Amino acid sequence: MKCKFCAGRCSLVNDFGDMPIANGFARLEMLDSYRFRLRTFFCEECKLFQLSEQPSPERMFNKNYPFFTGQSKKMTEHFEDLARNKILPLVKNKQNPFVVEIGSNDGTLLENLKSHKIRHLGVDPSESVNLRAKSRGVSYFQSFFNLQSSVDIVKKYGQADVIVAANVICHVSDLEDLFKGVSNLLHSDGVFIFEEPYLGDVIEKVSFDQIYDEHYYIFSVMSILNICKKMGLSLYNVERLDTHGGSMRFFISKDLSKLVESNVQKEYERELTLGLDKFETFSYFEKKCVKKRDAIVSLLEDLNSKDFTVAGYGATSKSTTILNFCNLSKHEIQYICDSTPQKVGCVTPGSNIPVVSTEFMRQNPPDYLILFAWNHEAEIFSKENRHLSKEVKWIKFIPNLEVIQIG
Ligand code: DWN
Ligand code: ZN
Repeated sequence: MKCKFCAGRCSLVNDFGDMPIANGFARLEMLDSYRFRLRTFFCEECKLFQLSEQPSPERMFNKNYPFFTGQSKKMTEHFEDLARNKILPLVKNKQNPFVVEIGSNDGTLLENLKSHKIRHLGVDPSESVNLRAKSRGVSYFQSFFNLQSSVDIVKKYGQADVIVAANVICHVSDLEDLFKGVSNLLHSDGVFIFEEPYLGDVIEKVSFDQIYDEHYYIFSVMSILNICKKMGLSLYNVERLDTHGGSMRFFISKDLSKLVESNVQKEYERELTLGLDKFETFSYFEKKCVKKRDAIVSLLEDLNSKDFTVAGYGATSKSTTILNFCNLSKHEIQYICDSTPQKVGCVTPGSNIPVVSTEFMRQNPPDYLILFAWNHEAEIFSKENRHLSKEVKWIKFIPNLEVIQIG
């Protein structure tokens, strides 16, 4: 296969088999039979880790998109911090500054700029999340972000001082068009900040559930450096984050003479040590994914054979990869609880496990709870510690498969 970005030679890493839309939570009677092949490839040239195919964006991000950023207290605080400590300092001396967020979801980040009366615009294709943003008084533009929509935005609002995106650039397969859109929208002295799940963490933690339809790419510093080189942009800083199980924040400028912080070189060198430039690293990763799948399946088989009840915590997008790759159903996992009202009453895509409310789970606690929302572990454990008896055991599979008791 040829690289989607640079047309370089790509080698197959994972083949997870046929998959449904990861966020296609639906009522049993509304199930979608659509499937695509979830396979990953590594580009030997530009070092991009990528999918070989993706469902159309309209299939994934539509009026029913059920993921709302504001469901997590930790993420809400994280975006408050991003606004206060990174975005506001960049615009504080500007006259009538303008900030655009790509993939603004329910407005959790932009609400913090609205409260400082900063001119802002969220760009998101999904009506479900835009309506929530609207109810918060956040301005939005319902669209995918690309070169064409950037032209429309500039015409209507002018260029942006800051463009920000969180967990969204990796969703866009046509990176060239996206970065052209960013260059067009950004002022010559503007800054583009984006943060994404980080490839180094996925490889180290064997968190293969970060691989699903929406995540077309999983970025490293070296792949972003290669993208910037081709697109005439400068990656001038990076910051490691603990959100979403390990992320990287990238700072990009149109000004190629801007001083590059030492962090960029430091993280690049760490990636060389991790082997993120070599196919062998990914080949080894693939073997570890299969081993982890087999361990999860045999643990659940063992628990089921002993008549223990098992339920899931967090009907995440990530869980779709686990459930379908492990070929699990409601026989192995009776239900999955989630705090998102839009998901409750639905079944999980492909595996048809009922999604119930967190309250239902607390009233009908299982013997074991498998933590699918593992990236929110601290928030979930501190909350459930108050509600669940100590008898309930938790199954964690990141970084390693283990059974623990909290409290
Ligand atoms: O990149 C993406 C990230 C940011 O969000 C998207 N492609 C889609 C989505 O991925 P995800 O669904 O894997 O994200 P989360 O944040 O791991 O999902 C957590 C789920 O768990 C949500 O459905 C909400 C739920 N939840 C809960 O039931 N109780 C979350 C918390 C914190 C809780 O306490
Ligand atoms: Zn490439």
